[in-house]
Amino acid sequence: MTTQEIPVTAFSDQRPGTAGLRKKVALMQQPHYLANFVQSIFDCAPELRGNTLIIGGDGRYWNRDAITTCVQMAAANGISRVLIGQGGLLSTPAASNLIRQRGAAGGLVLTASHNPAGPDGDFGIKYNIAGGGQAPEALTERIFETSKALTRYRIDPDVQVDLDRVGTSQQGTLAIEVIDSVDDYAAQMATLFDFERIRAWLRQGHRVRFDALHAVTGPYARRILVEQLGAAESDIVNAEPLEDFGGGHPDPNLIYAADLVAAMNGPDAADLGAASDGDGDRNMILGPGVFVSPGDSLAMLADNLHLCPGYADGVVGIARSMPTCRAADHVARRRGIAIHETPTGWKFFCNLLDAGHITVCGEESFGTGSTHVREKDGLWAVLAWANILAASGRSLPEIATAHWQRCGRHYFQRHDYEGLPAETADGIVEDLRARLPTLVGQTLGGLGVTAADDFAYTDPIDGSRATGQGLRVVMGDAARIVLRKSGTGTDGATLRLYLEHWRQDALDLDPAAALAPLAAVADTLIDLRQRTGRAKPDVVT
Ligand code: VG1
Ligand code: CO
Repeated sequence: MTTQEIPVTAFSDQRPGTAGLRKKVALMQQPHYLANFVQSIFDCAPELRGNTLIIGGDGRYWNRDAITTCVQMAAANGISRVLIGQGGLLSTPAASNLIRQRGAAGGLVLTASHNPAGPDGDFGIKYNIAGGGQAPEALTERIFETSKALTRYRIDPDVQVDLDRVGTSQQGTLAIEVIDSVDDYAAQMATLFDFERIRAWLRQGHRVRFDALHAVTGPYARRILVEQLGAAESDIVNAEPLEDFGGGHPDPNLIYAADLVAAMNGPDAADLGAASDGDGDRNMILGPGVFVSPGDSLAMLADNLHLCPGYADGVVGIARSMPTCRAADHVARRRGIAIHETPTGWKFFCNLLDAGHITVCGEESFGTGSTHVREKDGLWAVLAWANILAASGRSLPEIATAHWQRCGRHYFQRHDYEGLPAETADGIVEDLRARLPTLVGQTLGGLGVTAADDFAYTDPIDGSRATGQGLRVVMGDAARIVLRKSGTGTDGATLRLYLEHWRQDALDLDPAAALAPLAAVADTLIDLRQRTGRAKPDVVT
């Protein structure tokens, strides 16, 4: 074993975004680029020395090579044990769970989530701290500062790892343990949900159709849904993880999971349809002929989660990211529990989860999760829905309709304008920001503006403050228009326009039609089409 100190000219562009560092593969593969970032993490996380580090990724192109580099650097940086998912695979929630269950000091999660993979696609890496949550902003900023000034990194090129063989090997001072990627995660799910009841429900002829989009959740879905719960193998589709995700876009939404949507709208629809993303933390939920928007799914789960054994004591509080529709707020009000509104990104939920202020949380971007880990969790949401359907004896459309009748329906859409020149995106945001103070009191599309601000958040636990988290124009409880710049893209800038309109009088509208008037208001207000030169958004979800 020979530790080498490799001199390096630091990189200036390694600032982590909403969830870690994401770059084009070619950029990540530049000599020393990944190592520069990993060394910066190790320098900022001295608690890793003499401790355990979890390593795994979503299986995308370059995953294995990157993991080998991470292991060789872990050896050279005094880490005493690494636990790696077999084949280099760990879903993001499974990695978070392992950090917690195995008492690790942290974890490296190699993923660019829903971004496309392959030599021309994206690669990403994020650091999760002890407790399983994503590194908080103060730490990611420290890592960024370190990465800009790094002069050397440490690596032991003699360390070798066979990612495919489960087992332990000792190399120098480092113990390398390759573990089954699914075991720990599946065991935890069995403690939260009533597997016996779900099995019985499936035996009665009910069906769950799951689309893994050729990403990391395939093996998890096979083990849990098919082997443990008895779902039909043929209902688990695209379950083979591929390095390029089959050339697709592993983002579970109405656009990129079109096959699942078609199946769920067809004559042979399953009782529950779901898909997950590249790294397994997102979920899309469908019933026969019904799409449950992520904001609605959060609200309905929060309202019914007590039917699952792991949550029998009920939900103590709910959190949602600011752009997420306010359906969960109704549930919280009715149940007399707290509702928290946080900036976009899962890291903002972690303190609330740690402090026991909330039980569930979610984002409009197809993310839902709970106290069980410190990441959003795609399969968790699928199992929660399956458990709720099995235990309630009601169908998904019945649950959704009952919710809307009780709380009204929050029609919601997100319009993405992708790959914009940074100046264009910034100019649009700046212009709206400047006009915010003049909007309050105005009537837009028949709705009075009650608040217009740039969202800022003070963490109630540690007092840390996050500013500039998205512009919102609020029309009371009725509607909201939100504009923010994405922090996960790798190609220019992406603007996200979020539209929410709450209706109590019309529960069965097509969301696009229901939101058309608000979209027209947003168009006049921000003039996105004119200013971006795009006739329409690139993606609507
Ligand atoms: C997007 C979503 C955000 C999510 C983040 C990471 O961020 O909007 O809600 O937490 O992706 O999800 P942004 O900054 O691009 O809007 V994942 O599944 O890509 O790790
Ligand atoms: Co993801």
